[in-house]
Amino acid sequence: MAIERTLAILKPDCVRKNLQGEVIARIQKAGFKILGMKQLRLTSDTAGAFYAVHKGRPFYDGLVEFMSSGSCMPIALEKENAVSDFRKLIGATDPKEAAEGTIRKLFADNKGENIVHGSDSPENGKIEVAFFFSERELV
Ligand code: 3AN
Repeated sequence: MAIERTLAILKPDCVRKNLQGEVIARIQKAGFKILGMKQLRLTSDTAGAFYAVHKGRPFYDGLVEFMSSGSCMPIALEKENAVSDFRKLIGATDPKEAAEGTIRKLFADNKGENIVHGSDSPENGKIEVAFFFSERELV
């Protein structure tokens, strides 16, 4: 299996609930290497650009509003098979459908406020890591 990069974002609900440490510990225990991590507040323009693929979907405006509602923490991760393994670790988008023991099952309230983002393909992993981090910031 190939070494991949994936982008995690601890979303504003994760930060508001003070769950950053809990979630990061689970990510580390699952064997992911943290290449870069930062805290910032997205503007609605930047959140809109990040989620541009969802533009036009009924949940888009709410998603942009939520993602710009407070601090979030983008984290660049690396591991063999990182994209698929990270999605397994976080669970389904809707926490009601997420498997037992997954981060979303444990901590998320609903499909919109679901604690954490994970890239959906190795190609998007690279693109999304580069959205938040310059190569110099990845160590
Ligand atoms: P995932 O983050 O599991 O890859 P996507 O890429 O389908 O899910 O959706 C991106 C984000 O949009 C999700 N993390 C979630 O916060 C939000 N979202 C997706 N579908 C819905 C929905 N039906 N209602 C509200 N928010 C949604």
